[in-house]
Amino acid sequence: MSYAYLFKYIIIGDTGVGKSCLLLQFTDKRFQPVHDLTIGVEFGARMITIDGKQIKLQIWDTAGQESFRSITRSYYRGAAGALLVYDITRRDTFNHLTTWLEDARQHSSSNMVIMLIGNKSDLEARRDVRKEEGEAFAREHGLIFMETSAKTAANVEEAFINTAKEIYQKIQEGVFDINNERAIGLVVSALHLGPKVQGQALKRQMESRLALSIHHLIPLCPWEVAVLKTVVAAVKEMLHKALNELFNLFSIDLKQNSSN
Ligand SMILES: Nc1nc2c(ncn2[C@@H]2O[C@H](COP(=O)(O)OP(=O)(O)OP(=O)(O)O)[C@@H](O)[C@H]2O)c(=O)[nH]1
Ligand SMILES: [Mg+2]
Repeated sequence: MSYAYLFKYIIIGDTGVGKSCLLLQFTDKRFQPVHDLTIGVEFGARMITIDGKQIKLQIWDTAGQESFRSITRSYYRGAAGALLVYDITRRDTFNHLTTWLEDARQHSSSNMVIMLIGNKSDLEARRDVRKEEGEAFAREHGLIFMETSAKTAANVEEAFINTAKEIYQKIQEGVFDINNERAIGLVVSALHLGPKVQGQALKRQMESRLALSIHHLIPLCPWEVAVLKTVVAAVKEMLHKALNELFNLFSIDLKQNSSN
């Protein structure tokens, strides 16, 4: 399905706060009662509509365990939104927010929208962090805030969508530079236009390498950059010739029109 924008999200926070459950509830409308410890990162995606535009959310669910921290840090790159999650029944997960926030600010774009989430709101009887404390922390650090329950689905949809609305707003205001994505899209189109310079197999390989480099943020190696440059140059030349011919055609037409 085609989409107008692709937003990358990252979900962060201590182990056991419900990050994977939030993702599962948002993408599959299901709840997982057992703690299935995330190893490294997991991935989910869903299409949403904002302002009549289709937006694809590409969501990276990271492992909260300290031992995975260096791996999960590499996933901040390119993220437009982050869901920073704590568990309202465990004060230690709230106390660790400052460290998470420092990490996020250090490894991401300064424009990344961060939504603070107090999860497990269904467990009111075991509440250990007041809602006002969450609100105060968010206000102090310029974050948006919501309490959610991945179990009952309360506010889950809203948390993901409100983050997207905020990102969309920033794009409209010109704060986010989405030209990079557009440029990559153009290069993929250039590959499809298919000047005779490259074989089909190489084109396909380049396309999957581009997809990999976008989604996993793996830089292209020098020879791949060289191939892309050749393809783009050839397409440019092709377009230039076509435009010239078009122009010639028009000037003939114009002359014909004026002599009639
Ligand atoms: N009652 C209740 N339990 C929840 C909620 N969200 C998650 N849980 C439970 O909390 C436990 C941990 O949830 P996960 O989503 O696996 O936690 P996580 O943050 O992904 O943990 P790591 O992958 O280790 O970082 C599981 O047993 C879930 O069933 C919720 O909103 N309410
Ligand atoms: Mg998990």
